[in-house]
Amino acid sequence: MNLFKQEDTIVALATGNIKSALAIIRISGSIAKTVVSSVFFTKNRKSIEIEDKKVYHGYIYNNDKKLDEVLLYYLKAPHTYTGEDTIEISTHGNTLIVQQIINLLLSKGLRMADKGEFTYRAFINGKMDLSEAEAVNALINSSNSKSVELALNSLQGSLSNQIKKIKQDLTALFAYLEVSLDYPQEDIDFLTRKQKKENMQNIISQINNLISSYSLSKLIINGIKIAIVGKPNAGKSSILNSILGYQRAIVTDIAGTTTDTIEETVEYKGITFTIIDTAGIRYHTTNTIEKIGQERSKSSIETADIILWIIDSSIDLDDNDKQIANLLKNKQEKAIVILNKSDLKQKTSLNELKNIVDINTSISFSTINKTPIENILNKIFELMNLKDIEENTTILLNTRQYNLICKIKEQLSNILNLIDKGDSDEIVSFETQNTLNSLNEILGIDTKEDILHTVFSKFCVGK
Ligand SMILES: Nc1nc2c(ncn2[C@@H]2O[C@H](COP(=O)(O)OP(=O)(O)OP(=O)(O)O)[C@@H](O)[C@H]2O)c(=O)[nH]1
Ligand SMILES: [Mg+2]
Repeated sequence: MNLFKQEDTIVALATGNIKSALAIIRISGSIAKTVVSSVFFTKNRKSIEIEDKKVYHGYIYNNDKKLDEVLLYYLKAPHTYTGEDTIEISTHGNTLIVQQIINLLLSKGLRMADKGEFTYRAFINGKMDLSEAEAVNALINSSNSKSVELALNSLQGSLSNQIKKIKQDLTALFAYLEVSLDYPQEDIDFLTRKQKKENMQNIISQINNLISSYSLSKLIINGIKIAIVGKPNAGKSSILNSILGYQRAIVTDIAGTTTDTIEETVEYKGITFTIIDTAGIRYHTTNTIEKIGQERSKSSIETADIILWIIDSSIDLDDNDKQIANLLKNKQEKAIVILNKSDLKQKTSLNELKNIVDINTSISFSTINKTPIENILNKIFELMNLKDIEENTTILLNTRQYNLICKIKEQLSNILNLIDKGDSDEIVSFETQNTLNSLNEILGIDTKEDILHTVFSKFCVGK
């Protein structure tokens, strides 16, 4: 790993390594300008002095060989992404040209950047903290608009600010404890045990919010898996087609039309829905293909986040429905009953269903009458608690953050216990310091001096 060799000037292709209109080669480090100046010339091979914040048009030469016509700009440290001198060269998006230019720069003393090294330098040079650096990665990897939005929030400091707020609250408590230890004779308003407990409970509830955001963030990042199940001919494939807005699956009045699972994704309100249409489940089949298809339907029930159970409400419930009800036992809170074919005379309602299964969520639906599909999609949002995601929601982006937050929760609960038991301020103060260290780990900061500064800037010890 070269990450710690910060004296090197690094280079990498910042855009995708594919044929494209343009490609951007990014260079960061102290000799960026010198090296680029030695290979970049304007018209008539004129050498120029590259200046800060200016865009130049010209050519990259390898000795006498012109490699490409390019645009480039130079940004002087420290006002750059990495905090170092930076040059970005915009070339034609031919991978051969890009490789030739990079090879040329390498031969002039630059080094190929490691994965994430530009952002690493930004972090080391104080341009962003670790949680923000992680957000850069999350943002690049986001595959739906909600995760883009929330990763962008994190990049702009939403998590970092919350951690800082928790740190501030905890530091204030810590400072009281430290001062009471250092100056036991001084006339200082110490906190009562009740106040200390209240402060701690308030901090724990902030941490709890972050912990509960994690399951939400996993849904936002990975999307929701929805299985459409039911007996043959209930209208499963018709509902898949309605959700997708086009005729993806074959629909006929022949029971057993769908024999295999059909999987499609669709984005709704920024969240990726993976929808699986399944073969109708019926138990008295001898057809080998249908049997395999039904096994797949059953495993879809096992792995789905949400199950849409399609009922043909124009006929009575039968043994097949009862068998499906059995499969859905223990999955009731993930299941939504769709009483389909509401345009026809109704024979089955939620009441009849209640005799065979304990599901509370149902929607009356008709693909013929074109019931708005949002009725189903919004219900899914509700069931998954996605309804309440606000634009400025803070989420934990990865397991590193999640594990640290869980550790912090444990540490805080431990402190609360100590306060409750009336343990000495010394022990409480020691545990608080450990928790602050963990909070700092989220931000990637070494704690010690930071805490001392906060303690002494908040209290007037000479009083
Ligand atoms: N009247 C009425 N008919 C519907 C409705 N939805 C679907 N159908 C009809 O019901 C029949 C079966 O629909 P499909 O969508 O193929 O049903 P399925 O559950 O996928 O069936 P399999 O693939 O065989 O398990 C077709 O003739 C549809 O046109 C509805 O809301 N009202
Ligand atoms: Mg079907």
